[in-house]
Amino acid sequence: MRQRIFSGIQPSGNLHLGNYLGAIANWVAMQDEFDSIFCVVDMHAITVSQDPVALRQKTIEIAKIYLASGIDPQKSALFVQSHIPEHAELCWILNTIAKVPELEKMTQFKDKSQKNGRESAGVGLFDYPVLMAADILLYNTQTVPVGHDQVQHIELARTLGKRFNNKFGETFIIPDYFMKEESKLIMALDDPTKKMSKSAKSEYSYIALSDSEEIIRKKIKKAVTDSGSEIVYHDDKPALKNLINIYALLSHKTTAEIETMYVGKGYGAFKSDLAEVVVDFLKPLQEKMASISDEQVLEILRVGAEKVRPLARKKLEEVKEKIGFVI
Ligand code: AQP
Repeated sequence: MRQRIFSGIQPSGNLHLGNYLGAIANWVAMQDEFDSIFCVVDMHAITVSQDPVALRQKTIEIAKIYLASGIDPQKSALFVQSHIPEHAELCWILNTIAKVPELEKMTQFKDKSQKNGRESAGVGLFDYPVLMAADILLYNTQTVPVGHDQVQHIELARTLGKRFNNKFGETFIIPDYFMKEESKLIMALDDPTKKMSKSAKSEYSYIALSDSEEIIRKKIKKAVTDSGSEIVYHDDKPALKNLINIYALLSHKTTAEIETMYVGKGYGAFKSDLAEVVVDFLKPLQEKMASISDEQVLEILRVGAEKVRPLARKKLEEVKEKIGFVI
């Protein structure tokens, strides 16, 4: 039996290189070896305000990005979270064993609720990690390929899975996370102390997968760098380290090779080559996306939901029986 992986992305903004390198690239690499389930997590997206028309478009666009990046619907199940209501049902049940202080500790809740003032933060935003635990536990997931920012949420999924098992008997597989050291956290172009994020205030903070050549060149030119002019990969130069990381991951060169290539050259030459590396990487992905119709995507998502529905139903029935619901 192949091990199962599950992961998802919110249709809440423009997907960026951090989402691609930290998550999608690993999914593509893992789908041959693992029984793979990938989701567009629209119920997570509505934990902050979304325009309904944009949400629908983004949901389809993100599925197109999965496909254009190489997720193969013959190998992997690809679906929309809200098409399987068992996610919400399991979330409700897990809410009854999750503790308020556990959720109050969550960094992402603290960050996101601070943005618009804690008093206006929704209960859904607070509960986001429990829904994520439900997503993962529902499918007997063994491994969750994610970026580093999601580790705390996976830890909660583990805690809730174990707590449920202890209280009601062995039910859930306790999942692990997977990430690659080099891509586990891609930092913002305008501030290397913050992660690249789609909800960032400035669009100069991230490179969207949909950015045009002109915008990519502009953004990389404006990216902050550190003092000095040498191209060296070092913790003392976090901005440059992040740019070299992106260069290495997209060009399949090592960071040492990149350092050697730019000995005696300054930031100008490095940044202009990096812009071309990003353009060359994104162009075929964008062309592929444009060649996929909305109808094709909707059909793939429908088939994907049909594939996972029996798994979700079975697990939820088991849970309901264990907690004493009349079935
Ligand atoms: N900067 C990043 N570096 C590496 N991985 C990242 N991921 C996100 N940012 C980086 C990974 O992408 C996946 C999708 O995440 P999500 O959309 O569900 O939510 P997120 O982690 O909150 O992503 P963003 O881009 O920062 O979105 P907003 O701004 O809406 O919160 C996850 O696997 C994540 O680790």
